[in-house]
Amino acid sequence: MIKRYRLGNPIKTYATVMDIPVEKETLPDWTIDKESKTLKRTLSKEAIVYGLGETLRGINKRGWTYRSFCSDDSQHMEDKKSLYAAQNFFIIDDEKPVGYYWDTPESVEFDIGCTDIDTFIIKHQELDVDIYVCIADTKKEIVKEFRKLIGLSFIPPKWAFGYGQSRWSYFTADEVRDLVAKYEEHDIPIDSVYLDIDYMDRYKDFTINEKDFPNFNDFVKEMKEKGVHLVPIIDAGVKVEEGYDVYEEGVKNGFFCKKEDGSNLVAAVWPGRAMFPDFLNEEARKWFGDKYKILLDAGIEGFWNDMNEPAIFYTEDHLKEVFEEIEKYKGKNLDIDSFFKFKGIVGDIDNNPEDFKRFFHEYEGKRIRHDKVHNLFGYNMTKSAGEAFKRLSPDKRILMFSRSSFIGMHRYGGIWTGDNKSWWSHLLLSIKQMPALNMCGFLYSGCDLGGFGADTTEDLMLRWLEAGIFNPLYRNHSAMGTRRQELYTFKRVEDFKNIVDLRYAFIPYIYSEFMKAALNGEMYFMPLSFEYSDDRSKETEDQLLVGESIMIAPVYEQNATGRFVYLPEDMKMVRFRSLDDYDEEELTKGDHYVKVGLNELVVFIRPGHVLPIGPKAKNVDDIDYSKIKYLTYKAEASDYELYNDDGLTRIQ
Ligand code: MIG
Repeated sequence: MIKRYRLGNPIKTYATVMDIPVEKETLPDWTIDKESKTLKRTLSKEAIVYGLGETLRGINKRGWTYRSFCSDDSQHMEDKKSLYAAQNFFIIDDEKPVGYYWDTPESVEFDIGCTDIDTFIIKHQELDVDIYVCIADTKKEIVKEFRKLIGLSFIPPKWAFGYGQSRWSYFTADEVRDLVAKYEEHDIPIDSVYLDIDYMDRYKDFTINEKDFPNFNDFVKEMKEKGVHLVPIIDAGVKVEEGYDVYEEGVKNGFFCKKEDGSNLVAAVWPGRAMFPDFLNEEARKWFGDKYKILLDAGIEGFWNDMNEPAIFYTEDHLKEVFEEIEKYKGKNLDIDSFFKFKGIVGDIDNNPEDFKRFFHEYEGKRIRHDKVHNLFGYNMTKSAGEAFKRLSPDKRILMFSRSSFIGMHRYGGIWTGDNKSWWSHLLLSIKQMPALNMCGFLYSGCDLGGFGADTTEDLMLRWLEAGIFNPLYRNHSAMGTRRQELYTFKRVEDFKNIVDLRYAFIPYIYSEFMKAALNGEMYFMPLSFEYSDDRSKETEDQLLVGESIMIAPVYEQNATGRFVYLPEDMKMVRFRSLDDYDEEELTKGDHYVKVGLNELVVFIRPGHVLPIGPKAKNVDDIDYSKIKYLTYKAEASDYELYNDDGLTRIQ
């Protein structure tokens, strides 16, 4: 059951797809203080809070403040409050569990026992919100109710479950050819190569750098013949340049975000001076979405949308002010105060919150200042693409995932978790993030395997490929200037090959469980406590349930040769050294120290369940379903219902 309560006069977000009447009574269980724009609710000592999608810290969100404000911040440190997303759904699991969806584009602070250890405080800027309360007996059912409210999750083509190789950047077509040849040579399966901003002509969306990627259409075809899909990036900012059609059409039709005086906002991002399409304006959204046709016509079948918080290096107006300010310091001695001010003038120039107050959107027939609807920007960029794909490719699925997100966007694309680092702590974080993303409808998601920023190491890369082996999005991506992460660059290539072979062997299960979760509005990754009610399960933050059959317990510490694993019931452990070399062992409920070598992968099969295992494959298309084996624990192979389809035909 879902009830809707309203405070103030919220701006429509289209996050939900069901029309639920607003209750007349006030929201139960919370005290509302209109003056300070806060809501409060006591948490018992035992209460656990789950959800909030892409955020930092644990599966249990207690003990920190999370701020819903889509932010381009590549330093994902423990003290940060915001990442790239605003996904305001959470479950408070106290005496009985209750789900809440806080539907508002406002920047909201969820202070979950941070200021006061026993109190959940929600702080608004405006207090305009639709609050949906989801009531059911279990957490699983609450999530299901919520997912009915927000509609079906995006379903990518099946090839998008294969291994993806990415790097900022592959600068030429030959570099891509070379890398694909290396994967072939080492017999490591691969389905996609990602093109970062340098495939474009000077960072102009929907253009190709012809010098380094000559005859692009032929190149796309050539790669596809090798079974590899090229997946180009699209950025939110459109380069200001006379003669560039996207820029000129946008200006002519008034599709860019405008300042108070009606002129177009000029900001700087990768292409230098750039303008932002007003994705909140329906017509502009349609216009921008149709641009993807250029690349679809070139044979492209998938995209990633970046910089759509939006990220701003600086705005032209702010830059001018900065120079004026600096001028004032000229010739003067800097004392302690003025020194830090001086330093901040330039240091705070990018993603400056004041810049979000300099431009406006045409939304629902009204002119709205950006900061009021900031969290809807990336969502609507991806909606623009998703709606266009339905028009331009009505039968065939197109891969799409975005950096910034808001609930509602899950119907149009998945997400990746942005610029993590090659840190062991971020490997662990990536495990903890998955269930919360799934709760919020973001099923097709994953992190940059191996870590984006900073130098990776051979052992971290291997452990990350193992820990993420069930992540729907399985992409190795890294930043410019960091150590190369292509798998053949490491010494023990054979170990990497074995792990990626296993990934492909699990794809029949991954796809089957992903599709069931997508079609039934369920979770694919779950915390143990969604299935088991013992105290230990409630506290387990480094193990997950994946689909109906298995539990994973990845190793996430450097130089560890094993780890403690908690089994909430008897399970069968399968230890893979490679696809053809594995053994099975029955373990009893309780704690076990499990040895896991760097080149090994362990999974735990739940009683009464089955894990299908496919044969060796070159890519997703090559998986021979007639050769599937079934690993079972206290079950028959036939107890498992394997979902499959052509992996291409559009479903939603
Ligand atoms: O400011 O396109 O998160 O994945 O490689 C950096 C370059 C812009 C940020 C993305 C990252 C991508 C990078 N982009």
